[in-house]
Formats: sequence, structure tokens, C-alpha cells
Amino acid sequence: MEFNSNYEQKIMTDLVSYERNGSIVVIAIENGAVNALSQEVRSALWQAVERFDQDDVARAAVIMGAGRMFVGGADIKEFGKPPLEPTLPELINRIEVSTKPIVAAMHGVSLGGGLELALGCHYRLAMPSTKLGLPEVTLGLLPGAGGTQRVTRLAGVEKALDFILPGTPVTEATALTLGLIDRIGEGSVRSAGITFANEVLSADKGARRVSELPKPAPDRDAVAAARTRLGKTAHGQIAPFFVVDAIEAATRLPFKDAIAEERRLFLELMQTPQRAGLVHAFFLERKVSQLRELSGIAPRNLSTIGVVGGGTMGAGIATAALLAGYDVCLIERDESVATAAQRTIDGNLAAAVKRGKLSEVDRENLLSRKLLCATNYGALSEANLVIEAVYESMDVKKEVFARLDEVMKPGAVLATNTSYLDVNEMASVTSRPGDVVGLHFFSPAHVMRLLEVVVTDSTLPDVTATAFAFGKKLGKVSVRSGVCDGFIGNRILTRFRGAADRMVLAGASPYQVDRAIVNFGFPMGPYAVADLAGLDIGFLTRKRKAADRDPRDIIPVWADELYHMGRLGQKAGRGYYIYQERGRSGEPDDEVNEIIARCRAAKGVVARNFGDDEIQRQYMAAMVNEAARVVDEKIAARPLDVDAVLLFGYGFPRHRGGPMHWADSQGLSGLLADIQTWAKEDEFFWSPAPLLERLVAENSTFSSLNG
Ligand code: 3H9
Repeated sequence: MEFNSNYEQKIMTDLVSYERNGSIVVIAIENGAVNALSQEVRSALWQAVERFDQDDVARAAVIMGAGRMFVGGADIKEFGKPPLEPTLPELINRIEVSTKPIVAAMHGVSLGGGLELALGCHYRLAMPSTKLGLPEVTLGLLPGAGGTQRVTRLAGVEKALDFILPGTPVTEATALTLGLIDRIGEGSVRSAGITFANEVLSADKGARRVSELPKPAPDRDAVAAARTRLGKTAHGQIAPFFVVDAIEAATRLPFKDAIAEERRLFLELMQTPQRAGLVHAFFLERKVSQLRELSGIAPRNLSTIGVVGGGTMGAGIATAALLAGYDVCLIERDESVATAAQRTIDGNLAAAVKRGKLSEVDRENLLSRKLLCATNYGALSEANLVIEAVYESMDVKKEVFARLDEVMKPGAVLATNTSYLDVNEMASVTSRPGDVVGLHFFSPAHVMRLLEVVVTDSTLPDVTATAFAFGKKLGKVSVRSGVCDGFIGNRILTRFRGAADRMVLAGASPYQVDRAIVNFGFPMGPYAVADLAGLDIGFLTRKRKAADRDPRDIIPVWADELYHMGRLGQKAGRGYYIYQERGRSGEPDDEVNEIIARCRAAKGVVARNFGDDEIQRQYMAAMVNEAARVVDEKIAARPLDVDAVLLFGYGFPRHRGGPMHWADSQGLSGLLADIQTWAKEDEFFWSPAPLLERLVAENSTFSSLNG
């Protein structure tokens, strides 16, 4: 094909442009926010490569991304649907077989199929600050477009395992060390790509193919070590094991066969519920903040954050706000407690330095310039948002809100970190209830990702928008909740904890319950969690609720007994478990089994056996049943909001997608039938949620309500 001019720009489609600059062609991908490799993009890239091959003037090509990044990966929206041609492996093969050299010029982000596309090019560069990675395992997959094969050929088995298994992106400097790129570019990505392509031409290097590199040497030790490690850390996930298989195949099989094996493993993973759960989790993390009520609503400006109360929670919130770049003013009741709060924050920041999240210089800077610990409310007068994190008592909270109403400037947002109290009631003591919102952090507040944004009857839309903007800046997954006892998370927690206690009363041991729940994929079972939180928390909650308790309700009297014995959990060295060291896992204790047996006898209960499966089903059914009520009552905006709360605040296994997604995948009718069966024994606890009944009657799913 001949072109008349030396310089021609021609858009192949809206998604891929083809521009000739002398003898170099620049092929740029331009597909929305992340340049995902959708079928249309793959097809347009295919045409561009065909055209380049036939373009007699063009001698080398550069593939790059327009906008913020190179490519964020294959189009995740296509997953679970039949593959559309050209598939990504086909496209990458088409690029690699090109006889004229093609350079990948990467900037911003190059992930998954994006990096695999680059690995199919003959030369690669990345600009400074590029993140390169193969995060497929986080979606329940393996890199399925040659990533496991080409990385292993370039970096060797051990480094390929270390790079692909965590799924975490690396810097361009690390990518260079691994041999994944040839150089770090300078100037603009486009000019860096063209310069590299010209150098390739001048040196007459021609096309260079990773697939033609020698088969990588086997490394049995590294493979065995990886499998052993995964046995301990994979928590039931399949994809990481498949990654190891694919990398091992690279050392056994010729490239053509090894890549076919990679594809086979990839397609097998694509069919798994784990992949569906993880993809659901990926999208809901983004969808939770997309609320109709916030569309077009601008958040208020925030620069200084006030925190009232410097206990673990308040100090954690202050730490999170400092790390996000805000000025923070923390109020405590006297100098000594304020100093203690400052020490806690200092400790939190020091831990962040240790984890590599913060430099030592920044830590000192945050402490000396951005944090003010004071004892008078007047110091809050410049804050745009204040969060109270004082003792959980309505009287105390109301007092704080009345004070805040006096000192905060007009337009400031007044927030409470309560985990169950009525935020409407707190708002009612202020002259500005529209400015009041709940911001329910989870402990440790600077680490846990969940933030429940509790919207009252009078919270103004721009206050909700401000809360979401604040959560985003803190790197939280913010979920909207209405007002009810416990909001979304703790309300549902009460129910599945209730199911666990009922099973223990009926004959299961707490240790068996914990084991079954860990086998389901939670990091800890409910009784180990109780020990971690402190058995005083549960005891005080039961005490608070005692006056309103329905006489048919069952409470864990053995837990009260443990509390009175001073078995408060990890902090006391003993609770349900015995701990040699705080922070370590504990050992079961026969004394606890005996206490529980006495409680059963006192109630005339004859213990029966439970299988792990029954424990998991009851636990999950209680969770889903209450979650259905929470959605029906519009406490949660959508089922996906419940999934987000359980995933990011309660350790729900991500590969199961959240309780609502899990329930859909199990089939709602079976779940309802179980609940109806158990309701015959205990109607009070197991009465089916009306929404669950409706969905079953309509043969529908929770996901149909996600919008
Ligand atoms: C893969 O590549 C498989 C291959 O090995 C084999 C294939 C055969 N597809 O996160 P953001 C959407 S697996 C479709 O807010 P950021 C996202 O939902 C893939 N859509 O931006 C959001 O939409 P909305 C391996 C995608 O700047 C919008 O783009 N790759 C994809 O904070 C903006 O996203 C990955 O796992 C996608 N691949 O972060 C990377 N990615 O506005 C996944 C994003 O409607 N992606 N969207 O809510 C990411 O990690 C981040 O999105 C990224 C940008 C770092 C790229």
C-alpha cells in the first residue's frame, strides 16, 4: 500500500489511531478510562497491524496508549461470555509474527492483557512512574494471553512466580531488572517510542520474539516452595495454583504447546464461581460510590479535619486523615489524654513507615506540621469536617454534638463514628441537622478499607457527597447506609453471630464453628474474632439490649460467664481460646467446653452433632436472610452494597463475591427452603425475609436489584 505524504494520520476506528511519521507508524489505543482491550479494540488493533505490514513506507511501529495509561488489561466486562474474535492471544500472536519491528511504549499503567500485549511486541519501554503487572489472580484467573509463558522466558521460573502470584504491579525499574522491558523512556511516551523505533531501525535489529527465546530452565525447588506457600496462604483459591502449573509448563513444553496449556488453564478458571465472585468484587468496589442521589452533587471543600476523642478509634481516624494529606485537629478532654492520643498516632505512623507506606521525613512532617492535639473545642473552629469518636453513649454523644454546633463554622460537616446509635437523634440536638452524617470506621481505622456513610432523614445531599469524597481520599470503600441499630454491617453481624451461638447451644463447639467458617474462607471464625475484639464488647452490647430483648431470643450465657471470669479474650491471655502471646492464634480450652456443656444442661438441651456443611449453611443463611431485610428496608441501597460491607469490613472471602452474590450462586430457593425448615424449630430467629420469599416466588436473584 502506498501513501502520498510523508505524514499521515488516519483514524482506523474511534478506538485505535494509525499515524505515520516518516517510516515509523504510531498505533495508539484510545478506549475510555483504562484502554481496556475490548473486542472492538482487538479488532481495530488487528487491522492496524495488518495495515502496517502492508504499508511499504512504514518500517517500524510503536504501540502506545492515548490518555492516562497504556492499557489496564483485557475487558473484564467480557468475562463469563463466549470469547469473541480476534481473541487476545490471537492478536498478540499476530503482532509477534510481524516481520517488521514493533515497539510497545508504556506509560501510566500496563496491566494484565496490556502487559501481555507489550510482551508480544518486539521491543518494550516504560516511562517513569509506570505500574506494570499481571493482576489476573486477583480476578480468579491467570494471565491468559501468554503472560505466564513470556515472563518465564524473560525472567526465569522463580522471578516469574514472585511477579505473577501476588498480582501486585511493579515499577518500571523493577520491570527493567526482571527483563520485562528494554529501557525506561524519556520525554513524552510518544517521542520515546519513536526514538526507540528509530534506534532499532538504525541498528537493523529487526523483529525480536520472546516466544523464540530458549525454553526456560526448570526450577523444581522454586515450584515446590511456591506450592507449599500457597497451601498455607491461598485460602481455598484455585487460580494461584494454576499459575504455578502454567509457569511449570513453560519449562516442559515447546512454546506453542505451553501457550495452549496456559489457554486451557485460563479457560477453565474462567468458568469457576471464584472468578465470578472476584469479578463481582472488582466492579462493586467501584459501583458502591455511584449513587443516583449523588449524581451532579458537588462535595464541600475539605482541608482540615477535626476529630473528637483520641482513643484507638479517634487516633486511627486522625492517622487516616493525616495519611490522606489533611490537616488534623484532635480534641481530648485533658493534656495527658491528648498526649497519649498523639503517641498512638505517632505509633500508627511509625508502623506505616515500617510497612513502606510513608517515609521517615513525611512522618516527622505530618506530626510536626499537620497534626494539632488540643483540649478546647475552640481549636475546631477552622475544621471543615469533624468526626466524633467518643464513648458509645447517646447522652455523651449528644453533649458533644451540642458543643460542636456552637464552635464549628457554618457549612462544616458534623460526623459521628458511632457503630449503632441513632444518628437522627444526635442530629436533633444541633441547629443544623442537614450537616450531620455518620462516618462509621472499622478498627484499625487507618487500615480497614470499609467506611459506612450513615445518611439520616435530614442529611443534605452535598453532605453525603462530601462524606463519599472524604472516603475516597482516604482510600476507603465507602458504602451508603440508612439509620438502624448497627447500620448495615453490625446489624447483619448480630444475626450470623446469633446463628453461631444457637449452634453452640445445640451442640457444636465454638472451635468447630470457627474451623468451619475458616474453611469457608473467612480469615477467622466468630469466636476467635470475639477474643480479638474483647469479650467485654459483646457483654456490654447484650447488656445494652437486655431491656428490649424479646423473651424468645437466645443469648450466649456462657459468654457472660467467660466475661465474669475475666476471660476477656486476647488482651487477657484467655477467652474462648488460651493465648501464649497476644496477636498469635490461641489453643482451644476444655474448660470452655465444660462451661458450655453446663449451660446446655441448665436449659435442658441435649447436644447433637453438627457437620461443617450445616454450620456454614446456617451461618450464611442467617447472614443472607438479615441482609435481605436490610435491602428491603432500604438501609442498604442495593444488594451489592451489602456485599461490599461484608467483603471490606468483615473478612468475607473475596472469591465468594459477598453474601448476596454467594446466595445467588447457590440458588435462592434452596436457601429459603433451609430457612423454612429451621423456622419450624425456631420461628423467632429463622422467619424468612419477605424479600427472599418474593425473589424466590419470582424466580429472580439479588443481582437483579443491583441496577
Ligand atoms: C486480563 O487482562 C486477562 C488476560 O490475561 C487474558 C485475556 C485473554 N476492563 O479503577 P478505576 C473500569 S484480566 C473493563 O476507577 P483507576 C472500571 O470498572 C484484567 N473495565 O480507574 C471503571 O468503570 P466505571 C487485568 C475496566 O484509574 C473505570 O474503568 N487487569 C477495567 O482508579 C475506571 O476504573 C486488571 O485486573 C478492565 N480491565 O484505576 C486491572 N479496568 O467508571 C483492573 C477498569 O464505570 N483495573 N475498568 O466504574 C484496575 O486495576 C484499575 O482500573 C486501573 C485504573 C489501575 C487500570
